[in-house]
Amino acid sequence: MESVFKEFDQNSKKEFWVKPSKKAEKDIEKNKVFSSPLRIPISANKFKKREFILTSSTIYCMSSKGTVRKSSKVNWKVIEPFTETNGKEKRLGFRLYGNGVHEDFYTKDLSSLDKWIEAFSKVCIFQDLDYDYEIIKEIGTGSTSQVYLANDLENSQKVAIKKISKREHLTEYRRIVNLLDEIEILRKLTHPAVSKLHKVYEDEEFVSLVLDYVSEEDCFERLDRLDKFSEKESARFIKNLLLTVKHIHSKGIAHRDIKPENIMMSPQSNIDFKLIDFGYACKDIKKNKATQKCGSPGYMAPEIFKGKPYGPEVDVFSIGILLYTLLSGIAPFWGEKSKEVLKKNSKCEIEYPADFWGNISILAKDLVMQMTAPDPEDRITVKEALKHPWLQAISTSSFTSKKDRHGQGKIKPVKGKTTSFVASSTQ
Ligand code: PIT
Repeated sequence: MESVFKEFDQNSKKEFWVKPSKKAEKDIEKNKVFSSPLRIPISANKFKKREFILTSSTIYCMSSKGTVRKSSKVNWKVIEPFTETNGKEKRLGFRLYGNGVHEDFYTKDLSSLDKWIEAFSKVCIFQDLDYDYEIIKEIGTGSTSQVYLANDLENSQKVAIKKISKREHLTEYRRIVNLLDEIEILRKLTHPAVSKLHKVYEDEEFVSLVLDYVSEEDCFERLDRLDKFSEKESARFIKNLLLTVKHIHSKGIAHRDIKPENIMMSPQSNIDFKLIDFGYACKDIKKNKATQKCGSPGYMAPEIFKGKPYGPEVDVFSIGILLYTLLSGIAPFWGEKSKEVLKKNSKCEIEYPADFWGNISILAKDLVMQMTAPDPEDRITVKEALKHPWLQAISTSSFTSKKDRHGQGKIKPVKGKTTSFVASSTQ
């Protein structure tokens, strides 16, 4: 199949280089990723050396005076590193192409090529995944993807690779736009507790996202295995999650599907993790509120059901539900079928049965109640939550021991993993 990114490569004139727009200088000032000299061919065996600047969307060719000569939008273009020999010398470089046009760039040496490739990994699309990574095994399946554990052949680091079949899941325009949004969102996020997007690859069959790998155990499985998180661990975990979401919201992004299944736990601790699956995340949510019904039954803020515009506060609600489950070991909106769960979720009547909440501190319960307030206007904000006395108390360690809290019969948080859904309307 041809490239799903082709239509999004904004090269209107079918020429690689265009006159720089008036915004060029501002773009360079704000979004510069890398700059260094490169050689471009002017005729057979003749090259010109120029300074090039790469931003998060564009490559600029500079004049010797330091002004912008020409530019080319490169996000969603394909990059292909190459070596060539003309009998006498070996040349290194890379080709950028998309929409039927291409340009070759030659680097001084391997070190310079590596730096350019590293810089382009945040901007372009790569080919030949198998050349760079060795797939070890499948570690997960989503509704539209498979996730694999793989080995980075250059540095032997483990990565998670999410593969999306183009034929099965990327034939509709809307689906491609969603994937492009997910990539754009992941590229904007730079937080240690967000699974980093290293590179994007495309071949005949798949689009593959190369992501940070933490472990194979998500927070759902961790809870299932350990039965309990102590109050202190819950507080530390939630504080880390709130700080992560603060970063995400500061970029105008809402995750919209926070739940234990989307949090990959560190093998060493119950408080370090990486948040994954930005497939439902929404960008520019502060400027334009969202209306699309999406999320996972049991974790959705009630305003999402009402069809009214909603904001990033929906993530606070989901974290509140997660905290409820960490502390009590039970799910507040429980039902055998997802329809039942959805019904309870949209009604949003939360009970705190004494059997499960009797040993939990009043402060912890207070934070859960404030985070799960049904009206977003009444809900505690991320900033306020971080200042809540229960979280403030972590450093002074004033928690009561919660040993054997779940001793009375092992209660699982929910019986099966929760499937995310999205309404078919646009957001
Ligand atoms: C795993 C294990 C792991 C990381 C991941 C999956 C990452 C998945 C991911 C999926 C997305 C996304 C970001 C990250 O947007 O350690 O099974 O859809």
